[in-house]
Amino acid sequence: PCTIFLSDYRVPEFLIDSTTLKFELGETNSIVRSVLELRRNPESDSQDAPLQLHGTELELVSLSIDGRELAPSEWSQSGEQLSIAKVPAAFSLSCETRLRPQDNTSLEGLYKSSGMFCTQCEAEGFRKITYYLDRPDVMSVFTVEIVADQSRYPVLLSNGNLVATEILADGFHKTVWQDPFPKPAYLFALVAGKLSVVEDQFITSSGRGVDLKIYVEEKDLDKCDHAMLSLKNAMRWDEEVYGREYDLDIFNIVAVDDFNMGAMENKSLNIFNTSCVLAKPETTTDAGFQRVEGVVAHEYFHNWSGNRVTCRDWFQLSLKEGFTVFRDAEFSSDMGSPTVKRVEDVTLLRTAQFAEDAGPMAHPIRPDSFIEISNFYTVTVYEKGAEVVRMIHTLLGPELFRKGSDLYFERHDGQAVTCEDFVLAMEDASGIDLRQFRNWYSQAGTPRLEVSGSYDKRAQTYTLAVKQSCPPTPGQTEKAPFHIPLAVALIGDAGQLPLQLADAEINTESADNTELVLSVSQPEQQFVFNNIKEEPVPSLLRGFSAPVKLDFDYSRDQLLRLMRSDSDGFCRWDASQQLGLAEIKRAISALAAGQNVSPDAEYINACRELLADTSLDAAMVALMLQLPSEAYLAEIIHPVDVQGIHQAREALRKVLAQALKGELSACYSRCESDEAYAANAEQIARRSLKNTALAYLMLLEEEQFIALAIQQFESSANMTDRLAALTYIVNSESEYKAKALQRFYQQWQHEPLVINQWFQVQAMCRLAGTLETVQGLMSHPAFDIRNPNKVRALIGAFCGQNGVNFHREDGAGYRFLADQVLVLNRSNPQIASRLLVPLTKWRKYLPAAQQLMRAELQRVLAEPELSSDVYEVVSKSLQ
Ligand code: DPP
Ligand code: ZN
Repeated sequence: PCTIFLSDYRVPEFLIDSTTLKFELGETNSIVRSVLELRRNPESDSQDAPLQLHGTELELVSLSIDGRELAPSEWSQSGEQLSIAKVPAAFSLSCETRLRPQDNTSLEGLYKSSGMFCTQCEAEGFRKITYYLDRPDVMSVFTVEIVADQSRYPVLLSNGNLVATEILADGFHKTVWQDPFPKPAYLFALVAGKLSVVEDQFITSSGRGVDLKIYVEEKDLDKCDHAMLSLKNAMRWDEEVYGREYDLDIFNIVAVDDFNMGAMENKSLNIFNTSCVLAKPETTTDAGFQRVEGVVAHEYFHNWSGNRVTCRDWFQLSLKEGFTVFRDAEFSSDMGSPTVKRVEDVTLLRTAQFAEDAGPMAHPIRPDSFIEISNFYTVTVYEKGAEVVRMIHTLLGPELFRKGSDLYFERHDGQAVTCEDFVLAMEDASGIDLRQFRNWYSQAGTPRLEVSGSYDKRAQTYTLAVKQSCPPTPGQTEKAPFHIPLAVALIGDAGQLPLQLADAEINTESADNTELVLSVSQPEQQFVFNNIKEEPVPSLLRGFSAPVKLDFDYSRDQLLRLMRSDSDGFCRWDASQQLGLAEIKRAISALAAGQNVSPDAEYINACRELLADTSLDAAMVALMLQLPSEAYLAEIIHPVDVQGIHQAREALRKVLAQALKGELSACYSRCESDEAYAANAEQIARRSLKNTALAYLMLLEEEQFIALAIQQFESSANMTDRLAALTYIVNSESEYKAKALQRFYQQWQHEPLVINQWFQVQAMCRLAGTLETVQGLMSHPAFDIRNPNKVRALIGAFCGQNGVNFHREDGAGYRFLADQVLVLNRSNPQIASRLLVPLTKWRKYLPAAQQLMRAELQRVLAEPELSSDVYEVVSKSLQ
């Protein structure tokens, strides 16, 4: 496997003005005939270079130039390149390849899923369909003809407009599609199958009608309403917030069962993992509904941020992904509860992304090099990338940011561009200097801010001293300081104090005069506030204004004050987490010393107040009552003693449950409701609080609460409550457990997405013996290792989200994962390398665990035929 560097980028030597593809889809073979109108790129400095096309695992049938078939001596092949030495300045290249989509288990290129043909071309899957310039800066208009058996494949779809249909002899039929927008090959899509459709219409702001269609298997027709509503909301939102209108008369979504990712934004033919499009209350949890809304919007938003303006090369992936995640997060926030959405996103960032930034695969949001681009569809490129765009939004303010995005779309419509082009548009439109800000694109690692405050009573000033640093990451030992927007407020006895900086030169953006965004740019800096009449409590990093770790030595009382009254929802929640963290640390020490866990009385009181406060948003209460997760603790406490952390956290939860039993129970009753299910913020909040209360009560292992959970499991009509109850029952010692699992399976065995949840609940069970359960479930008839959703539900959930069992002291969890990675390495390398991630973090655990984990990585590395995907992850993690 070889490494590709951003610094080696060269413009393409050839361009493709038009692409015509003819597919003949068959049961044993499928034929692809392509005609490419090629010419030399006038901007390339090698005007006599050979034509080099990408192609992988293809059976080449014929190759001709301007109608003349090439002799084998006229072309050569090595690795993924087919090269033709002598070609004219402009010519037409015809090529025929033969594929076997039914045997394609990698789910890249053209493959079959539940009897349906479909494609996945991002990032480099198109080269598994035909020889091509498979790079995003080569954009072409496409005409696609599809021929297939009409009874097996009545629906034949591709990008753009349907321009012809024809009934052929022998039961075959044909459709022809034309996409007027030039696009890179990664946005090509084709679908052929027996599909039912849900239809709707959207009228754009300029009055054009767009036909919206969601194609699914017939049995899923009743699960499309939420996706359709989300799509229409997203279309309207993009018009209102970004001034972006949809540009074709059709927008199609197709749901497929076997899909490596969540969904794909192919021009006008989005292909979705069923898990990200199907939803109904009986089968889908609240989180599932929110995921559908978010992903539908995300893929739709790509029509502008990704398709109309695309990436020059794959190092720029965050250009489209970071921006689009930011856009979908703002959309979800507008559709639901902004604070809850923010807390959820920050939680993901602070666990998964911070861990990635601290591990062997750390990379900047714009990586400098990669072996396999599929490995870079990461939380860093996506979520940290979105945080970087959010920081630009914070530094510019909403109006200038909109000016910047307008300029970006206007300047680059129809082009393949870079992250630099995006930043430049923001800079040009706003006049704000983002030179230092660019370090966020080139440097990996999570910056740390050490902040201290001092009050000078005589001078009536409050000084915040800020020190920034960033730990070394692979290939980057020294880091230049970042430009960090630090949102702050100072809280006095009667609320937030008016802020007046002593140094008026300091560049700040102010929402009102009680909140400021400080521009931190030096390694050490001081900010002095004047006219501060009392010693305040600083509220820092409000709204999580930058993806950094912030240290401030708060006292318990200061944190309690923030938790009780900060007007910033994120800071309020974060204060509760810092208090929880302190209690867990004390519990760890107590248990290690053979003592009982006894939390601080004031902390318990604050939790009690929370439970009683009906004026607060129930979702916030739920979030604040949940202790920091074990995954987050593993980011904070080093070396990580998984068992010790788990035991301390569980012991603390149990003591809290005991102390707050009455309040929890009252809260549960208060949140019960027989209202018809709706996936709205208010109901979601109530269910979340109710189930948080039930989770605590179940820790007490009392008959009455077990009965309550069983009753909830048996009688609730929605999956959120039912699955929550099942989870708590499975994690308890209740004898009802086996029966509950069996009943659930019986009821839902024909719904694969529900059965995945059934696998996941069992895989995530904290009790001993879960590895054996998971191993048993691997041979359950409903399990299929070729289906990525099932792999994620069972193997992924066990290894990635069940710390205590994965990190079993005998190393059996590690061995299990390595075994599965080796199996998947052959069938689906993308999924294999993704699954491997928990092992790569070996350096942060206790020495005994480290050794066992490293041994498994070495065993994987010793495998003779490793895919480039797995090779990259395993070799880098051992370096
Ligand atoms: N471009 C796709 C997405 O992020 C890849 N799954 O939506
Ligand atoms: Zn995306």
